Amino acid sequence: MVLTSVEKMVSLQKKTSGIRNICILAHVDHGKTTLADCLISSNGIISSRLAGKLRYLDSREDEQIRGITMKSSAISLHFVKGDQEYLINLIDSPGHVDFSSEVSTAVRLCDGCIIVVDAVEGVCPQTQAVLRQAWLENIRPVLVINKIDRLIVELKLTPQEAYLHLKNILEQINAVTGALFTSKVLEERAEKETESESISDTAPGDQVYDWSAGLEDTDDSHLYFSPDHGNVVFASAIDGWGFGIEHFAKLYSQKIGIKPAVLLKTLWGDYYLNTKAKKIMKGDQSKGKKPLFVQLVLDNIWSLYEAVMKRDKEKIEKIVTSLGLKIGARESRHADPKVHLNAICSQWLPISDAVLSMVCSKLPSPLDITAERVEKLMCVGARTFDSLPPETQELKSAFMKCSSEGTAPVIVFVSKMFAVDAKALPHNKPRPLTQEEIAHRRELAKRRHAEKLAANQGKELSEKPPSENSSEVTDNTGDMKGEEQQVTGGSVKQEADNKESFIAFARVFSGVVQRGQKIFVLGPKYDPAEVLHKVRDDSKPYYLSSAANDLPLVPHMTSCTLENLYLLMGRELEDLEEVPAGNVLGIGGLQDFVLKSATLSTSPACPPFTPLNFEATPIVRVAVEPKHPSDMPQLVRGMKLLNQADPCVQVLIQETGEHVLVTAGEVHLQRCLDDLKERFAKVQISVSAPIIPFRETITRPPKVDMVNEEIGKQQKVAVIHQTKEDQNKIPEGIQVDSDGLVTISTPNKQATLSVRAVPLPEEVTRLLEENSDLIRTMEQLNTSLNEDKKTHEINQKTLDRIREFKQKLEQNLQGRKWRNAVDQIWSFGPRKCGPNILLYNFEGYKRSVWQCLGNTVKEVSKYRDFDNSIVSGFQLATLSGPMCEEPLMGVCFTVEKWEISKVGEMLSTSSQDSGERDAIEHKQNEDITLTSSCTGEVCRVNEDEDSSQSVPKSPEKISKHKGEVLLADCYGPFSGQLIATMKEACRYALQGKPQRLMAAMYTCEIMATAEVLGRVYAVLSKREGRVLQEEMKEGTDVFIIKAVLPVAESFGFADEIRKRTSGLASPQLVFSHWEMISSDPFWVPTTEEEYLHFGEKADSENQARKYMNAVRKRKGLYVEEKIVEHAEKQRTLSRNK
Ligand SMILES: Nc1nc2c(ncn2[C@@H]2O[C@H](COP(=O)(O)OP(=O)(O)OP(=O)(O)O)[C@@H](O)[C@H]2O)c(=O)[nH]1
Ligand SMILES: [Mg+2]
Repeated sequence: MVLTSVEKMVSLQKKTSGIRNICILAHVDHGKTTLADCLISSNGIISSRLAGKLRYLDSREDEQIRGITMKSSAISLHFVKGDQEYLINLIDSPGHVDFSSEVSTAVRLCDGCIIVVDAVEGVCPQTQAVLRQAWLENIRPVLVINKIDRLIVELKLTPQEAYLHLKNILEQINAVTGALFTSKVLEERAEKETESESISDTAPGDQVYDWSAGLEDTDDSHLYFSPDHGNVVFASAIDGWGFGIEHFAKLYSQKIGIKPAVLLKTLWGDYYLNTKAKKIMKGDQSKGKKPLFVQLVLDNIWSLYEAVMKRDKEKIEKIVTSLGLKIGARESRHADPKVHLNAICSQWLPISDAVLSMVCSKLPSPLDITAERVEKLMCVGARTFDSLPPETQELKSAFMKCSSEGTAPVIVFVSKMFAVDAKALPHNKPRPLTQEEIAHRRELAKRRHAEKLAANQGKELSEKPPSENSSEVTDNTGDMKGEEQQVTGGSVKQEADNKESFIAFARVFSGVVQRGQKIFVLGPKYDPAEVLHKVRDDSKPYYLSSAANDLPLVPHMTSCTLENLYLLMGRELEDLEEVPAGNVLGIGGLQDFVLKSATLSTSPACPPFTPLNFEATPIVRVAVEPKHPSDMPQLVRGMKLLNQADPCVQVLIQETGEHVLVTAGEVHLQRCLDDLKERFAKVQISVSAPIIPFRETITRPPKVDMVNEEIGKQQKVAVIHQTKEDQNKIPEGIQVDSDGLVTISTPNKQATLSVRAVPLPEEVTRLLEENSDLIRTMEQLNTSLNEDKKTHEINQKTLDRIREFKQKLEQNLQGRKWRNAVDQIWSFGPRKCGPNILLYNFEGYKRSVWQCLGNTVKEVSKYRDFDNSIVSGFQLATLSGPMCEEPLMGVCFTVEKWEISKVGEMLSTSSQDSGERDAIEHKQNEDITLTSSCTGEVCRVNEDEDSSQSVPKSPEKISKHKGEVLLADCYGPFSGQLIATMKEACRYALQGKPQRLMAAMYTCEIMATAEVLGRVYAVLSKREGRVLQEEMKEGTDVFIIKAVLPVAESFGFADEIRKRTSGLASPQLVFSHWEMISSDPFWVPTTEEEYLHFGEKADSENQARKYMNAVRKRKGLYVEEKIVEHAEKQRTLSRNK
């Protein structure tokens, strides 16, 4: 029976100091949902006997079938500790990597988290990942070491061994926390240092800098997990028990007469009890003494398990009476000893008490939100808190106060939208009958029964008293009405059946939200400064609670009404009228305003919250289409809904016109497809094979051939295959030097470009990838500089990061080949932030991406107006390479020559729109042959500009040029020609070099026992996986294998491993990096040895070619394949006839 009514919850919501917003985080299968079950059963929502079996929060059917959680879901619990009452808003999260975005949505709404660790498996990759996520959100963790029963039953450890094992796990997890902490302190130190440096720029003398200094000053003891700090609970969720050491400290202080405080300090650690002296001594293992923890705690648990498992009735009886427990006869006689065990343990050491009291005493309430967290939430991207408008800065105090007063501005964050069946909404649900209604129904039933009897007897009794008759009639009509109501109710229900309702998963950070309230919806790109600017001018108060309509229109801001507010109770929702600050809630009616996440506020000064940190990169793509083409509209609608309902999925229409789903992994993909089929689109769909992403790159020419002979030494056999030559066939009009410099002119012959492609060093490519966000920021800064738009001042921190990035590039690009390269970077690509570089290496041009650092003067040259075309051409070339139209990676293109002839210059004038014409005009007077060595000219151009601007131009001149322009127009606008030419030049330059494909790689960590190790390796090698590391987990017989695996070979990998090892090993795949496939996709045997070794076709070996052709086929590109495989043989046969 549910013990706490909704009214009670509502009253608890108002006491902010008693609220705890927490989530449960862990690696997959470490027992989060089982633990949640135990906590829920303490509130009577599910029976304690079902706790752990039901997995109540796994409400989806596929979650139950697969046994993993796929979404985060919340439930509110009531807990009483002493005379304090608490409201615990608990969020269970998934542990599978594919759903790590759901973890991000959960941690944002919480102030604390319970980290669960499996006592056997210890710290796993996702444990580290969730610790990092909690850390990034500044939320405080407590630890539950779960599944201790496995140490007893499965590993059969002795209590002493178990103690060492647990100690080891604690050390591991503290090491992870320590690493996070150290990196943060060092970062802060460095920041402070640069700040003070910029203040006192010329500090005399050499400063000796001690990097570790910051670490000693900062107290970090509260960060670590230690049983004596009270932030660790040892538990077995499945058996329903758990304890913190204070429980035993209290218990034994009476028994042995030692102060509880002393016991608390010594119960964990190398202390032993000197029974004679009744003293606790510090001792080491060598003395053969049992640590207190083993003697007083573990021994007891072990002996209980032993007694129950061996069904030692006497001993059980003794233990049960000594603990003062009452065990029902049904449990004690149950065939499964586990049931008996559960009954004893859950009474003796109830896990929910242990965990919830730790949560209430160790985790902060919403009132304790730290200033650091608030600032982090309020500052999007590279902005600092100080650069926000003053009205916005004032809101910080609202966050800190977390006040529920009417005057406090309402601030709400929506972290995700989730879909529920409209049926499940409280107002559509059949409501339980009240006592009166039940009485009424009973009465009706009685009468009906009586009527039946009367009817049977009616044959005998022909007459009836008239009064009874009339009452019957009225009754009947009453019944009819009831039926009618039911019918209408039914049709409403049917309508509701077909509709998905979206509920926002949200938290109130300040103020009270009310049903029907009007509120602003602020998108992630919203800038409060814009509104404040306008409002300030109008001299209206900036804080507008109800007059939402009066505000000027600004981008990324809308207003809406909060239609429904819900209390989230796992599978159920309860209607609420209002929700005060500090609570987690569901909001209905936002689906038209919020896509995935948003900030809601009554104050336009509120900044949008920083976006969620998503750990997983969506990488698995499939194309979907309806089985019946006419279902297309439903599918498109369904995909839109799916996009809204999942924080991580991407839904897009590719250039090819395919509808594509991008998901984080196979399990995620399966879930998305199920959702699409059964909930959102409700049509049959067919799904393509996964679209595997590749990258194209180039490499240095090889020194040896495929049979390891040095190239050039052998004689080439007669060329059997023409493929290679065909591939590189170069059309007329393009010059290619022996060293790979490609020279090409625009169709109208007015401009000529020379481009060279070289591979970038690996570290540089990596650096570019890691810093793609920074590059994007740089790009934005440069654009605003070019447009002379003064947006927000450039943040010092960002500038420092850009400088550091530049420095790192310089370090990695050294040698003669790369001289000055970094300063000459013109653009990055594709999409202006990708891992390829465009350099300019001709004189007379100076505009690099480092403009925002302020060290390049804005200059004007004849090239200026077309540099965009060149950059665009480069962007296009890097977006799709020549091998199979996949993006490029790790390639550097250098423009070594760029000539524009006189006519070209003039053309430029006409192709630009009139606004730009003035700036270009001066060039017409110039005589131009531009190759390297025109630096002098640039200066002249500058001078010229001034004079030409002051002299009015004659109208005839312009019209004359126009005439000329018309002549050349058949080739299209000049800028367009340049783009196409640049793209072509890049492509040919690329083809001049040995090209390679790059494959996306997963890393995976597989845990396997020794007996299945061989089979794991077999599967790995079959799928071209590479083992990086293999180690044995201490104290167990489990091996941890770290391996990398190409994404292309990964489909079905997890399933295959699971099958081959009978479910003993289950890997999780995480996208890690791109790796070059060493074989040349265009390779054909050319020497005699190669020919002998690989045969004529030589395609069995060439994995790269297989991949390339598969992609080309998918994209509908030409694939060179022999359709008739053995034509010669057939011909010979026919001749013989
Ligand atoms: N032996 C033992 N098994 C446990 C314990 N707690 C949970 N399990 C089992 O571990 C498995 C996974 O439990 P879940 O609660 O679903 O794990 P989870 O962390 O929620 O998993 P995901 O949500 O998929 O990440 C289930 O089969 C549980 O029965 C425990 O204390 N002891
Ligand atoms: Mg779970």
